[in-house]
Amino acid sequence: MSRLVVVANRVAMPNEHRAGGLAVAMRAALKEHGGMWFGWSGKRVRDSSGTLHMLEDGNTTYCTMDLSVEDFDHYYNGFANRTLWPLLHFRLDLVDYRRDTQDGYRRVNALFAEKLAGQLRKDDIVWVHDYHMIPLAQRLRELGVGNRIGFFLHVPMPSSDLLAALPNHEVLFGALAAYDLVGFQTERDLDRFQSYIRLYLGGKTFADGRMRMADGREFRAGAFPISIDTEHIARQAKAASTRASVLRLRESLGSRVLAIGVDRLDYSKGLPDRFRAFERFLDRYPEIHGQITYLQLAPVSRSEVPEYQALRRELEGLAGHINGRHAAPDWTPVRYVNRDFSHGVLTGFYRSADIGLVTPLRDGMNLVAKEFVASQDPKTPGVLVLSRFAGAAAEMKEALLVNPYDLDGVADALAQAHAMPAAERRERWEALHKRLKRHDITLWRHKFLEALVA
Ligand code: ADQ
Repeated sequence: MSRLVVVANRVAMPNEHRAGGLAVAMRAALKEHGGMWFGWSGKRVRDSSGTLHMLEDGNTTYCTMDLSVEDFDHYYNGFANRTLWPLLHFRLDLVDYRRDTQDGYRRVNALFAEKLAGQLRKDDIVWVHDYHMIPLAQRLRELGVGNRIGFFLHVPMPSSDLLAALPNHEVLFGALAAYDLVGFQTERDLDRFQSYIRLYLGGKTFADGRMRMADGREFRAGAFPISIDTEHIARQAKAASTRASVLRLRESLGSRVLAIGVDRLDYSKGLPDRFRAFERFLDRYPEIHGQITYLQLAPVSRSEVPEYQALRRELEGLAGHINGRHAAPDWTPVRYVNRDFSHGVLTGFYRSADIGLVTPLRDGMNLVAKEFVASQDPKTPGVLVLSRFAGAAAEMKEALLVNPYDLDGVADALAQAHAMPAAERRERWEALHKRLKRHDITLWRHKFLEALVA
C-alpha cells in the first residue's frame, strides 16, 4: 500500500489534545496508510523561512516548516485570510487587493513545494487541504513530481463572476488543474467551479467529473461533503451530561429554554445578524421573555486581521445593547462567551440545548450543525435552525432552513422551534441523525481517497 502524505497549513501534532474533527480524521487515515503530515510549524522566525522539523510517531512522520515573520504575514494573514477567505465566502466588499501579499502567497507555496518534494517517495499519495495551498501541485509538477495529488477545498466555491474579480485569477485558479482530483463540499460548489472553468478558462467539463483545459491537461473534480465522527460525538455528549461545567450550565438555566450558537469569531458566521435576529424575536414575541436564554460561544479567531477586530467590537456592542434593552434583574437573554471549550464539554452543551442556531452567511459545510444533531438525546432532541447558505443545508432538509439576512424569518424560525411539539422534534431529528450515522467522517475520507487513486 502507498504512503499517504497529508498537506495542510495547520499540522495537528500527535501530542495536541484539542485537535478538531479534521485532525482526528487525518490521523486515522495516516495510521491506516502510514505516511507524513506536512505543513507550517506554527513558528514565525526572524530570519529566512524554510527550516524543517521532523517528529516520528508510530508509522507517521510530522514534518513542519518555519516561516519568516514577513512570509507568514503576507501568505497567511494577508493573501489567504484577507483576500481568498472573503472572496471564497462571496464577500467582494471585504477583499484586499494588495499584490505584495499575493506574491508572498506564491513564494511560500513554492517553498512548501520545494521542501515537500525532497520528502516524497515515488508512489506516495498526496492529499492537500484548503485555500492556503491552491498552487502547491503546480509548483510540485514543475519540480518533476508525478505522484497522485488530490486537493480538498473546505470553504465554498463562489460563482464564476466573483472568482474572476480577483486580479490574476486565471493563474491562481487555473493552477488547480495540476491536481489529479479537486474535491468540493457540495454539488453546488462543484457546479460553480465547472462554470468558471468553461466561462473564464475556456476549458471543457464532462458529466463524469472530468475537465479538459485549453492546453489539453485533464483532471477530475467532485463533491465530497465532509462530516463528523457521529458515533463518537454521540457517546461524548451522553457522557458529558454528568460533567461539572455542563451541570452548572443546566442549573443556571432553571426551567428556561436554551438556544445555543457555537462559532469561531468570524464574519462568515453571521453573528451580528444572528444577534439582531434574536433581538427581533424578543421584540415580536414578548410572551416568551424570561423563558429563553441564548448562549453564544465564539472563541476569538484571526485576531491579527483588522476585520476580525472590528467584528469583535461590534458583537460586544450588540450583546450589551440587547441585554440592556431586554434583561430583567433575574434574566439575561444573551450570554456571550469568547472562550474555547474541550470538545467533550461542547457536546454536553449541545445536548443541553433545545435549539441550535447555525446561521452563517456562507459556510463550506459547517460541522457545528452536524455536531449539534449528533449530540442530542434521542428521547428529547433539540431543533436545528440552519442557514440555507451553509453547505450542510444540502443534506439537512429536516432542519428549519433560514435566510440568515432575513431577521424576521430567523425570528419566526426561533418561535417555531420554541413551540415545536415533541413528536415533530423527534421525527425531524431522526431523519437528520440517520443520514449522519451513515455518512460520517470515515466515509468521507474513504470516498475521497478511493476517487483519488481510481
Ligand atoms: P470552520 O470555519 O472552522 O471550518 P466548522 O465546520 O463549523 O467551521 O468547524 C468548527 C469546529 O470548531 C467545530 O468542530 C466546533 O466544534 C469547533 N468549535 C467552535 N467553537 C468552539 C469552542 N468555543 N470551543 C471548542 N471548539 C469549538 C472550515 C469551513 C467549514 C467546514 C470545515 C470542515 O469553514 O465550512 O465545515 O472547515 O471542512
